Amino acid sequence: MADKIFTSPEEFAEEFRSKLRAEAGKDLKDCDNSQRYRALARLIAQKASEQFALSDSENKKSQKKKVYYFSLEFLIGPLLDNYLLNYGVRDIVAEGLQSMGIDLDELIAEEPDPGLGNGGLGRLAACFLDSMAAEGILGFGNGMRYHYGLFKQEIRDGRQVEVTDNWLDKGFPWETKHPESAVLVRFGGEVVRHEKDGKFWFTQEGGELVKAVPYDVPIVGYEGKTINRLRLWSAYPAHEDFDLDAFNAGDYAKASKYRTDVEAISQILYPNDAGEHGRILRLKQEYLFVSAGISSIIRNFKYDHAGADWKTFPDLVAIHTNDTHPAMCGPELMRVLVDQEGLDWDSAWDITTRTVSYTNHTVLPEALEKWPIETFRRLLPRLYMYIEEINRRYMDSFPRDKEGWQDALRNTAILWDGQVRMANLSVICSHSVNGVAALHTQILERETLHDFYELTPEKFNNKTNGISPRRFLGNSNPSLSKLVTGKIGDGWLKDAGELKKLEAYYDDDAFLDALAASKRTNKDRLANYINKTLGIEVDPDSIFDVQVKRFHAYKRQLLNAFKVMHVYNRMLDDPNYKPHKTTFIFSGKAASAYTFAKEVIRLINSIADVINNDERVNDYIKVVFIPNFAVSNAELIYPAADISEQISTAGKEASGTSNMKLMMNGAITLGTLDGANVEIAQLAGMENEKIFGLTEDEVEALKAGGKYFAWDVANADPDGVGRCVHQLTDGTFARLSGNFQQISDELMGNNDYDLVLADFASYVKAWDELTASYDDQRDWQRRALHNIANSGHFSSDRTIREYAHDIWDIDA
Ligand code: 26Q
Repeated sequence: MADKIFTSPEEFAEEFRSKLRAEAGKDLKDCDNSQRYRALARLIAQKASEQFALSDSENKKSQKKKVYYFSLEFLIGPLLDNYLLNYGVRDIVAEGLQSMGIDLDELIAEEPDPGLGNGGLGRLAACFLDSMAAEGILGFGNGMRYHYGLFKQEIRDGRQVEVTDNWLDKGFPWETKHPESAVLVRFGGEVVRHEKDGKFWFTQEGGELVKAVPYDVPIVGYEGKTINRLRLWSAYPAHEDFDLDAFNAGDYAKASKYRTDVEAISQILYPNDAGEHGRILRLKQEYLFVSAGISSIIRNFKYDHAGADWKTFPDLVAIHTNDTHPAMCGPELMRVLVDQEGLDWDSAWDITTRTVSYTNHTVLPEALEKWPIETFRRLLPRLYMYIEEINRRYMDSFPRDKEGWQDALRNTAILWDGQVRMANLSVICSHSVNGVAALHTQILERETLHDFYELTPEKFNNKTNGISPRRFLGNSNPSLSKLVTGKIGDGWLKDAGELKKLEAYYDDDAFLDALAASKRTNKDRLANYINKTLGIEVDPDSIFDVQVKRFHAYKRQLLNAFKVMHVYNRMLDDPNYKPHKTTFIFSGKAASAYTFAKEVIRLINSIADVINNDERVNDYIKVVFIPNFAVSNAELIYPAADISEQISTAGKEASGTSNMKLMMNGAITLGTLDGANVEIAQLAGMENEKIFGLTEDEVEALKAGGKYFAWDVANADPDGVGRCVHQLTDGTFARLSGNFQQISDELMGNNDYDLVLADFASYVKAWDELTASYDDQRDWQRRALHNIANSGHFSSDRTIREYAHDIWDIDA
């Protein structure tokens, strides 16, 4: 353990007071909690930065490899509580603040929740930063500093309303701006050929010049030994170009057009709906952070290893690309090595492919990133020449000895049908391609990237996702953490595999009771939050049935909504039918242009409105939609869940990570055999989850057979799913804001593309059986414990160790 940053509450209090005076320019008693929070965060951030500077110069001497994790999203969430835990000073700080009459939890509640990501992929990047630092890996995040995070979600008349997330409003105390490390990036213009002494070279000239300025956030590893850095880029004008004439003529927009255009690049985070593809601003974001990131890596490399042969670059640097969003890393590194550093093509190509690696996060064909060649070439003319040459050489060396090679070549080419195919670019420029759960990787190899797999099977590997046990158990579930630590010590925070030791308590009644009591504490906490924010009273003794994630058709929140409707219908039809008391909890955002998903949100809120106000049923069932799902409220929701809903159409969810967070917090999975659910069921035991529905093979077979007719399923079950379909449009849930014609049309008009009707019966049966088993609390808690004890495998520390060993060639 490194020395503690504060050794006593008194020492902390002293430093805090002086920091507060310096930051706020006021004395403690005259400051509000927001100023106190800021001062505390600044104090910790500065300690971390100092430590970073020290270790940075030590690392310069060592020849330790550095990993750069390129991601357009880092959903870091609030940092304060996490850093106090990682530094091991939570109690000292709480006590020190207490002595000044300040409540640490109140300061923690002041912290903004930076929404610099959409969902799973962005949160994964944040967990990886935490784990790289915990594992002592020199791992640096490279991303974008969006001025506005993902929109805040409000619900009005049941509808999602998007509100700007001005997360920087009060400043972000963790960041430090580094203007001295700014980098210039050029868009547009044209490529000019130069020739001298028989040599020739190219430059890109004119166009729009942008200054990328980095803001660094320190990443504190567990036990405070390793401090890493997240570097987020922001776009600024590269020169003053204020049009005074326009200004004097009153045309203010024209006067500052250049500034506005440039600043737009880092203004917003794009949502992950298919409709947003092809936006030029998105392409600018992608190139900006790739080009600036690579520039900064090269500068660092030259500084750390002055005079080193470029050949050593892949031994000292790894560049990992989170999905295809940073796919330009390959060609950009080539451009720098060849155009700027003067290497020959073959040497540069060898260096590039040995440095770059790629993680795929989706098999949905509509989600694979593509850009029109015309758009691409106009914006990035020099880079495009590199892509063209990479493509030409790829096609040129393509083996033509196997039957059907023409199809394989067509499927794997980078440039085809007037488009730049980013997944193919990523695979070709990388030495490693990985999926994010075993099943997902199999599907990549068998289907999505099959032709690449045939060519280079050695590139492919699986890295099942993980989550930070420190944040998602340590920070978010204090009561369970305390219980666990009381029994097996706190080693699980560093090695979550130690949670296995809890297996010794499967038959320990006292422990199982304590587990139930901890769950109850967390349900009370969430019930209070729900009451405070929504005015809905929920019974903490009811089952908390939880589905929280982005809204997407394939995630099938609609299937869950149908289930709730069906339970309601049964209660009204049959006075003898009494379901187990249940609170159905939903939360999540839909991309603003994704109308189907938004209608499902409205449906759930409309169902809630009807059920919660119907005295015939509301003693038994309640429905709650918690607005604005974000890291901060997620940390209240996961610990309170009894049932974890993981009900995507088999084969569609690459991995899922909320399944892991809920498992680690003792929820039982009600799910399909999709993504990482498969591995969860294997590890915790099938008997400790509730698995239902079509398997991936069965889904494929059903689709291929051509004999599935959704209307037949509806008509054959008039009291079940048929009635649910009907109720979308018959006024049953129209009270709040009308019927759901669009859901009905898309569902039935596409012959139930996501197989909601096909899985309905098996889902309802599974839910009935699972909820019926809740009253045997001893057995329920035992199953919960099986989940907790086996969740260590899903620590992102384990995932990162696998990346380090198998992909980055480093051993922590
Ligand atoms: C692409 C182009 C243009 C605009 C937006 C995008 C875009 C942005 C974000 C496309 C996709 C995303 C995010 C994807 C995502 O979160 N995928 C999830 O990744 C998790 C971590 O691996 C998995 O657990 C989930 O299964 C997967 O859905």
